Amino acid sequence: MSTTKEYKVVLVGAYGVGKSSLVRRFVDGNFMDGHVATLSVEVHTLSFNTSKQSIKLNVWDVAGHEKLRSMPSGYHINASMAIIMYDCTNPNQANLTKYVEEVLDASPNAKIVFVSNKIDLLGCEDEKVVPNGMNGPLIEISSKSMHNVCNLWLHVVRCLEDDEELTLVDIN
Ligand SMILES: Nc1nc2c(ncn2[C@@H]2O[C@H](COP(=O)(O)OP(=O)(O)OP(=O)(O)O)[C@@H](O)[C@H]2O)c(=O)[nH]1
Ligand SMILES: [Mg+2]
Repeated sequence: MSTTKEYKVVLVGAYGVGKSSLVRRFVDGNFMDGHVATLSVEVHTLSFNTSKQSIKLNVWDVAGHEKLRSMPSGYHINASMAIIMYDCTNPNQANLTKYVEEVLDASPNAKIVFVSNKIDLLGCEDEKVVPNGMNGPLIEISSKSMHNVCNLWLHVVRCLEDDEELTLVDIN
């Protein structure tokens, strides 16, 4: 009988970069144009069927606005992985080094992926700026158009399982 593995994944980044939009796309398939700031943290369980086994990601969608965080460093404890998101139209809105340090201080073995969201808003001629503190794999996505969103989850699950051959089954 196949087992289910569970991992904690923290989703961090500045105010309004699109963290909750990414999770909402998975949870109910919807995209909202308006911004409702997350208060403190919202935890959602995302389930994946993979070629190996079922995997549950407990995704901690952390408020981007520091004043809305109730336990600034506590969110990252026991994280297996961090998704550090920025807005490609405003790449230097936040120094990503701060997020990397916060995550690794609490969970030194956490894996990290950087995500550039809102890629639908960049024109072909627009320059892509690499934000300060980005020193790892980058995936460009749009939670609005769904560009690369499935590839992001595939990357996360492969990274956590340390298996580049793993595939996702039935992902929408
Ligand atoms: N064009 C475009 N807009 C997006 C995309 N993703 C999110 N947005 C918009 O960006 C705004 C903020 O999205 P949220 O998902 O609430 O951002 P957040 O990072 O969760 O914000 P906080 O909870 O305040 O930290 C909303 O108006 C969304 O509609 C995207 O891929 N493309
Ligand atoms: Mg949010």
